[in-house]
Amino acid sequence: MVIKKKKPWQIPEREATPEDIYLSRRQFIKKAGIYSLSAGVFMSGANGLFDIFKKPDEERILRLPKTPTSALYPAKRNPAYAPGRPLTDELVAAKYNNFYEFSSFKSVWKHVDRLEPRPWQVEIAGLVEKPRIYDIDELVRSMPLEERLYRFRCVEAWAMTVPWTGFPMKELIKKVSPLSSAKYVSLQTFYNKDWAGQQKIRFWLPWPYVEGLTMEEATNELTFLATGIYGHELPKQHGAPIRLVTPWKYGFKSIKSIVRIEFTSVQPKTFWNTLVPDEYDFRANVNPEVPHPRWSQETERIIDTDERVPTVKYNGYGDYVAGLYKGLATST
Ligand SMILES: Nc1nc2c(c(=O)[nH]1)N[C@H]1C(S)=C(S)[C@@H](COP(=O)(O)O)O[C@H]1N2
Ligand SMILES: [Mo]
Repeated sequence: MVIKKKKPWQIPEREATPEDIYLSRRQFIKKAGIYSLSAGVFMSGANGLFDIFKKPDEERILRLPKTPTSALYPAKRNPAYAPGRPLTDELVAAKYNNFYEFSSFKSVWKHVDRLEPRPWQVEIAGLVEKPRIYDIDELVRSMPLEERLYRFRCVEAWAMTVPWTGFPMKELIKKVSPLSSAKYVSLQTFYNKDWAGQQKIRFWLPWPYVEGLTMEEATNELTFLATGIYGHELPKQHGAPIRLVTPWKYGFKSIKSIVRIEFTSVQPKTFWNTLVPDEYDFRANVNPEVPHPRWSQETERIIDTDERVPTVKYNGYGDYVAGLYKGLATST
């Protein structure tokens, strides 16, 4: 019997991150067509390399922020949107994340200690009648918190099903009265090099992480601003203290740790679309018929069981969202 021993520099397959290939400076420069004499090779995710020698510490994985609004969890579950799949194990979901500000490996939870989810403000700006700055706890208290079970599908072809706590984005939009000239919503993550090592090391990337939606998408009943998961507040690696969830789109649209929401007349320039426009389009609806340039989208892997299942168009949420895209010529 041949026993294949893993070399310490071999990253386990589950840790590898297909999405991040263009985060290396060389690739970015090539892709962006920028000429540079000093296109050195970047030590891709060296922190992740050493992770494999460490023992996971389960208490640390789920360490939760204690906040003035912790008592609001768990919120009442909304029985609509039954996901038709079992919930993913909480620890599996908490140890398998994408959050490139901290790491390009899935063990993000080991690198988020310095993120401070309090005090936290969310600025509402741009084409609205009532621009304002919310303190996060004031925002959470003023919104109808509920729990929703949603399927979640990353463009890397892994999937999970999780209980989010939060409120529909359209409830917030109603409060700030957008002008009729507002056609898009741009959402922005924090930019803090003291918290997020990758914002410092990979300084050439188009930080802060930005995502965007059309107004019709942002006001769709599914579009959710999550402040909690599994009946408590979001652990840092899931995007504390507030993140977007658009379950019919690939996961990269679901931007974490939001500090700014701006209403605009032009399509926002987003992080991934700026980096690799032909791989991460603005719309990014889940669609098994449109392969990613580097891998198929026909099936997806459930992260806690490793089961492979067929991908469903709009991640199965077509009844709610297909109407948004009627008659539009697009790949996704
Ligand atoms: N700010 C920020 N938001 C982000 C990301 C990121 O790197 N930075 N990654 C996205 C991607 S690619 C995915 S798949 C989801 C993962 O969410 P989860 O880790 O809570 O499962 O977060 C999205 N939101
Ligand atoms: Mo993703």
